[in-house]
Amino acid sequence: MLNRRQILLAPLLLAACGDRGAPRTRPLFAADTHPDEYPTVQALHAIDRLLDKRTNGEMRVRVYAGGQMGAEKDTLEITVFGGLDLNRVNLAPLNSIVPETIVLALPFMFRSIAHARAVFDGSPGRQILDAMLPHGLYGLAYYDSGARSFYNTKRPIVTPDDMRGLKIRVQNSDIYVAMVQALGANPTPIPYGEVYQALIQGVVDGAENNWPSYESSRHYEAARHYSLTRHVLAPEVLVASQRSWDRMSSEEQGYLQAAASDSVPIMRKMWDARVEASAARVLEDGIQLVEELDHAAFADRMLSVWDRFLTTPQLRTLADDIVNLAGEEMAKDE
Ligand code: GTR
Repeated sequence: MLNRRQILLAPLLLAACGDRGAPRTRPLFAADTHPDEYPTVQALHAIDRLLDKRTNGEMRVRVYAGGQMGAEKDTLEITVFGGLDLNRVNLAPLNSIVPETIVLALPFMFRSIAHARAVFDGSPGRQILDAMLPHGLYGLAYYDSGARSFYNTKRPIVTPDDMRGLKIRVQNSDIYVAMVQALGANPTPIPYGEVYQALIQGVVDGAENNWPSYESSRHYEAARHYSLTRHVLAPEVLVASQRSWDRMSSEEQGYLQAAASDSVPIMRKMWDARVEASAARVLEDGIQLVEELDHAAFADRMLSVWDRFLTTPQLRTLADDIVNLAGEEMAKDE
């Protein structure tokens, strides 16, 4: 028997077959785990509008939002296979596939949002997108994901010791497992779509995410203590299936890359507004916010994971380049 996802995917897989440069007969299929109004999904819609306008309707994007194609780890496999043309995921599920992506997920890597944006837009960012090619993915663009912080159902987290013994949901990535372990808590990898239930049922005591995800997923209804640890500023990423990319003419590739790049500033605007709106909404709902916490103590424990994950000279150089990135672009932004 085919399951629901296989049934959904069958037309995608059939439609995925085609020759390079042959006239496009269907839209590009794109997946995102978030609901339609979330800024990453809106960015995919923006790409569709740009392509529609610039190619007179010849290139379009059909967006499958809300995780309907499965968890990010699974949709990435489908993308490599060519069943999805485009996929917007967090960097975390790529950590085990493309080692270079780990560098952006290191705790306390970025000094500020402006520093992070300068890295995504600059040469370290491009280098990491290019590193995806041998793995069947063409990196098109980064989107903002703000800062991730811990939240839980039990108590206010002010010092790392407050984390001791808590069961914390993490994304499917060894570096997140290691970060939570470094704080003396117990990491449990669970797909995003299952975390709400896990919090409600007490399978986990907490998780970590940015304001918009904490709000949009309704995790705040169960986990009422949000502590602004801001430990990770890793971005979202938009990838194309290399198989789909190779089937496009160079003109089509140019249109797609331009639309993806042009969607980044559009998304950033929506993102900044959404961060504010989401924070305001959950605060109004009465969640307990811990703003004053000992960041140095958190960094002290979590920085131990850097050495464990920067395992090659190449990864170390990449990390150094990011730490040392200054430049005019960033100065303008600060
Ligand atoms: C969100 C991100 C999603 C997903 C989720 C998670 O911030 O936008 O792509 O990675 O976090 O925690 O699984």
